[in-house]
Amino acid sequence: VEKDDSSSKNVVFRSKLPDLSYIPNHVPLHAYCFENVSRFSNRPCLVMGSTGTTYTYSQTLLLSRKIAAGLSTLGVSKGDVIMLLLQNCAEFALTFMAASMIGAIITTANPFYTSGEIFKHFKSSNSKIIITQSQYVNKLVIHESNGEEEYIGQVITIDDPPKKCLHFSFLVQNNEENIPPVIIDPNDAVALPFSSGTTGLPKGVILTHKSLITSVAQQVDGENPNLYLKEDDVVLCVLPLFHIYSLNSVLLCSLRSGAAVILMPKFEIRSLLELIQKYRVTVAAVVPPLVLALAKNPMVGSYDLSSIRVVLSGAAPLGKELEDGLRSRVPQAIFGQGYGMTEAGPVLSMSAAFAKKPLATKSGSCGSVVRNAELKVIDPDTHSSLGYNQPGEICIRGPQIMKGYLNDAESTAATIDEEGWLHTGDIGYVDHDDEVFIVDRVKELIKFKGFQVPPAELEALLVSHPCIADAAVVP
Ligand code: 4UV
Repeated sequence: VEKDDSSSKNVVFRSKLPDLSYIPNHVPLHAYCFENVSRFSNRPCLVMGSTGTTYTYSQTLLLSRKIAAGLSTLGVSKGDVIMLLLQNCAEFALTFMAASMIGAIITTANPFYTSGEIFKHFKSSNSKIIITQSQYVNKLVIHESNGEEEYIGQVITIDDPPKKCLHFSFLVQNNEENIPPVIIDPNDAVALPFSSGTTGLPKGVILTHKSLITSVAQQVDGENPNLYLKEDDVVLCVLPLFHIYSLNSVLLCSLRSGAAVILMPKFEIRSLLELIQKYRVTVAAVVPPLVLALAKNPMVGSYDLSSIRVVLSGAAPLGKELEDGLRSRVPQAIFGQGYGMTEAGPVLSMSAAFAKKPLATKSGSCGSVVRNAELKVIDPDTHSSLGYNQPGEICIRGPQIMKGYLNDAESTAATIDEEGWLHTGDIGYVDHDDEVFIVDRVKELIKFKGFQVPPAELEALLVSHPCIADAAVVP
């Protein structure tokens, strides 16, 4: 803990691990992620769990470049937005890297969204094209004319394309030398996930090359990384990549570190256990409902989970009984939590038990604030900065936080104050060992299985019913 120079009234909490002396956040995201590829070019990078299809690091880089060239032949250029409406798959990761290469922006949507939700997201993100699976294409139809379907935009499918849709192979067949030259500023957007933040409807969260590089570096870079990932690690990717937790802490962190990513399109307990056993998964990023399944499902006892060395839980509060239950199932693993928020880039704190030189941590803690960032706790009413063990609203500051909400200066100003502090709407405290504990939430947000449920969205839906005059939704 230290006094903040700019306003001595702030009590600022810092990481227990030493800051990084250097973060290469002046380069584009793909350059950062692939920086060390030559060290592990023939190692597995993306593995489709269901089929075993594997792309090595050099293949992943090459395919990303081909897709980047393909996107530009379709007219996608710097600043354009591409929507991914996909379950976890290699194409997701490849397109994300490809977009970075041409300065384009990826916005991610949940394939379970209704047509109406997708339309809203597509419009407010100003997306140009959409990459999806044929099973979701019916949600993209605007209207039919002469028996022919009209879609919301250019649709590309990764499997057999319906009429008027392109197949993903159209992107892959391009010459990787044909990527147009582009100048990317560190403050250019690269990802546009949606989040309702502390209030209202979902908004586009502008994450720049600089924010995502900084966040990944805060986790996996340096001599004593907070999240120590190695080339021989096998990282489970069952959490959906359309959510920032998986996108950042699973995919991008693995790419940077040279670990293999085992992609699972959706959670199903038996195939999850089979994959862990088959691929000898070493690192599992999970959410509390998955911890529940691993702790309680009797099937777990019949599988060999001894390869797991790290279990990271995040995105929602985790009860102590569940944590203890999981520990008894994978006793050899280090268990800890991460605490993230889409707008925060996303990681605010992470267990230092995952570090290369691990530190002891307490049950229930969300770890300590990430390196090269500042965290403070404020009184929700007076906004005065609070010390150790005093619960208040958690605020975070650093180069990793979002640039702002897309086309919404008002919400941005309500979330990031003039001194650059991002207000999370979470109530928590920092104990004397610099560990962060979340105890409550003052924002409107409801979380279901780690997913956001913005009350404002449900309220709007309810009042659209002719018999409902007004509605208020609470957790
Ligand atoms: O915006 P969002 O849906 O974002 C997330 C991100 C979670 C991450 C990301 C990267 C990690 O490495 C990781 O471990 C977790 O969930 O929702 C943000 C809100 O979710 C609640 C809290 O209210 C946030 O403001 N939340 C997130 N993590 C935790 C949590 C946690 N560990 N404990 C309690 N609440």
